[in-house]
Amino acid sequence: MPSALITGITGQDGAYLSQFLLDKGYAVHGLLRRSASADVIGERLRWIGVLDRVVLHDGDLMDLSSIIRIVDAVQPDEVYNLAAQSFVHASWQQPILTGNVTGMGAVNMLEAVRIVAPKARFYQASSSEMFGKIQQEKQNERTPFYPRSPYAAAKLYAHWMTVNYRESFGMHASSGILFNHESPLRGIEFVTRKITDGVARIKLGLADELVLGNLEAMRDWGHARDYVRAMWLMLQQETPDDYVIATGRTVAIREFCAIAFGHAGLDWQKHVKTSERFMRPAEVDILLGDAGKAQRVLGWAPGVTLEEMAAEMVEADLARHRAARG
Ligand code: NDP
Ligand code: GDR
Repeated sequence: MPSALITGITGQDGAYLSQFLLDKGYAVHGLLRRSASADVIGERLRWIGVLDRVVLHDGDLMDLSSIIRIVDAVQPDEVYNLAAQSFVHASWQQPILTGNVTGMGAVNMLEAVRIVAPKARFYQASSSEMFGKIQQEKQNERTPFYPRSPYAAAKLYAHWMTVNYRESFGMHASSGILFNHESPLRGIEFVTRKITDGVARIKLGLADELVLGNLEAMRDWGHARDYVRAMWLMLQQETPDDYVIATGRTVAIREFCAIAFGHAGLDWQKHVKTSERFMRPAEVDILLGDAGKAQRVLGWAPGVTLEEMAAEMVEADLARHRAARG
């Protein structure tokens, strides 16, 4: 039975990847950082129905000795480094923590793997945020980077360190440059989920308005379930490499509002307000990915449309609020 170790297993992608790998017959291990709210920390894994099928190990990406101990004990065939301070907006408030976890944390993982499990295949969760102020209309693996936030700068460091460990030590280390991907398990502070949660609350009479930031920003959004499949495909290749994963369609926040509110039969313009509070010191105005290489080499293509995803997210938030209301 192949085994995988996932850092960030309690996050959105960690939950979908766990489910995907369990279905493929893997033994799935995850890194769990200690929290005073231990009762809610496995919530996504519970929601997706795999909490009791994964093995969780106490550790923190910032604590190299804990990582080495876990990698040594598990001796995984595959390591997926998904853990990060992943909220771009927060990275201006906590640039040092973001640098440590999102940037240096990846090097801790690479070091742990190099020291105690050098044959393991390694996946680094790189991001389209690295393209930032875009240098090409459609971004692919050869597009120059221009990070626009402490988060993006930290991801870029982790990305190049992954490339460097591949080239220096011959490690099977691949980097997936994933564009935004969402789901009902998306963190509530990210814009799509904030919108679908707002739609549900307004529909059920629990709120009347939703306050957002920049409605003109455009993103290339896919579904997390499709994107974790791409992560796995990268590690099945004989040769490690870097891949852009995207849908090739970009949509403005205001358009996503229209789709999500429209699904619930609401007019978004009657409910959405904007506030400076949610604007960023430096914005990434538009992202649009070219996943041609992933299509050619991995045979990967997205399966879920934006409209289907938004509908799934709105329905899940309606169900959550109805259940909470009793
Ligand atoms: P989430 O924010 O949902 O999950 C982040 C995970 O990292 C959580 O499990 C969190 O644990 C964990 N974590 C944070 N700090 C530490 C730490 N110090 N030690 C151990 N674990 C830690 O992110 P996503 O699932 O959305 O994304 C997964 C990865 O992919 C991230 O690296 C993200 O930056 C990257 N990415 C995401 C994209 C997206 O659109 N979703 C696109 C491109 C890249 P806890 O539950 O305890 O907070
Ligand atoms: P992003 O996702 O920064 O692209 O990073 P987010 O959903 O936070 O923002 C997307 C765009 O929406 C605009 N926006 C708002 N954003 C939030 N969060 N809240 C608002 O109220 C709001 N109003 C407008 C933002 O300005 C931005 O332009 C995500 C994360 O998952 C990263 O970890 C990942 O690397 C990238 O996607 C790819």
